[in-house]
Amino acid sequence: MPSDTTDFPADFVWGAATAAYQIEGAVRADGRGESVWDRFAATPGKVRSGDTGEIACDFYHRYPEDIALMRKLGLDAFRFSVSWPRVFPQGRAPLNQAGLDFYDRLVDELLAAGIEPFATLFHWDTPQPLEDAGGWPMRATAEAFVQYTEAVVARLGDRVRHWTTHNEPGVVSSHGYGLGVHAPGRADDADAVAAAHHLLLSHGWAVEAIRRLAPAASVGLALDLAQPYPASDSPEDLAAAWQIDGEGNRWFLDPLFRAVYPDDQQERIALVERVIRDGDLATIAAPSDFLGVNSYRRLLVAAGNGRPRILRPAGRYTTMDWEVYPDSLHRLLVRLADDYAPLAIYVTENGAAFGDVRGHDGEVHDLERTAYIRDHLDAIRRAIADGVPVKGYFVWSLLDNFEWGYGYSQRFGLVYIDYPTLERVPKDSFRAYRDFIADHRAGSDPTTELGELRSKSGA
Ligand code: IFM
Repeated sequence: MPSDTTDFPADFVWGAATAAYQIEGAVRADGRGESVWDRFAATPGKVRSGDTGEIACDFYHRYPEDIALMRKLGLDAFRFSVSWPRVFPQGRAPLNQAGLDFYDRLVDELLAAGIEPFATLFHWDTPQPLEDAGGWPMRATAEAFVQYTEAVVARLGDRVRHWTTHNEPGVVSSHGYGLGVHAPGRADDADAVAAAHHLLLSHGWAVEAIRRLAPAASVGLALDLAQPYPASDSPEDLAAAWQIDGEGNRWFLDPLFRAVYPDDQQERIALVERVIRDGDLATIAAPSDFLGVNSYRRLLVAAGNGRPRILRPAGRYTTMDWEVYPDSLHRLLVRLADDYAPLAIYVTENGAAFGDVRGHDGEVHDLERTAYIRDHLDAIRRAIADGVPVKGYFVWSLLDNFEWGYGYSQRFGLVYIDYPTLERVPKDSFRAYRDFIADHRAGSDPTTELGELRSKSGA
């Protein structure tokens, strides 16, 4: 992955990301309860090929092997999520100690390997009993999330210093409640808007809880953000791009950073007024330490018949049919800094799915992913040079894994999973990322926080 590493700060955090339901498997182990994704995946026709997260990568049992791979990669940090139904099988008390014990062991092993745990509290696996009681459109789910946050932070907060409350509330609300293509499979605009509001509200409450229980911790949330590009300078295309920006980006960024919902989104404002209460926006805008940016592609937008249209220009695409357009990450990061001035940004997810296969030599030669990561790191390097406070980068994903409605058909990993045997096969992109990190580290300053961690562990 030959590229210029010189402009990354010495304490830049090099990471890889995952999520509980996508990798852990072991869905019935040690008292874990049912999540909406267990229910959704078991419903015929919801997930491609009938795939489920029942076994996934079996990370629950094989995590020591995966931590050994992280060490080989030279990671500073590993981003994982805690499974709420492992900790509270019913969504709220009683607590399942055995479920929490798993994360205790994971955190200890990561730290012993010199790898900083970046924990996400919610990456989409709502306990089914909470969904049965109304799910995220109900305020009670946000209240239950805070109890869960308190339990997890009380146990792990002495060792986990970086917390992400939610992963991509926009996708949970739009895909899970608005379109019905993700769990829990509901398709209702009012539910989607209410769910998004309660996710944001529970973020604000969780920030307060985390600060109370782990005052030194750094807290943020991760949004899925894509920079819309207008197809032309026509007023119609500009308005269409602004509309897409309002729905996907500003609907979340404005309340978090400005304590308002964007007033050009009148249809949604009418819906959110049904559930918002005095003080909610101030809670949501509780200052965070960082913004997590999950970004994969650009959106090219033109005016359509009543609705903006997302175009599919000629170019390079991943198997998700996402355009590969690294400059959009640069543009997005600069825009976030200009418009919202977050104290720090971590690129908490970026990566690409391609149709990886093992060659005759048994290896996976994923040139396209290697180029994708290299070019996006270059976009980040340029953003840093432009003054954007990007503090770290997490490849999505460490391992091939369960890609939600696509099942196992999409391979995002630096490590190939041979699903029948669960053998781990590091891809060429694994070695390229390893070398990129090592090149950067050669010039790093051992007096930084992470430099100290690494020298202690001998990594
Ligand atoms: O796999 C997902 C992840 O769970 C959330 N962000 C996008 C990834 C790729 O689709």
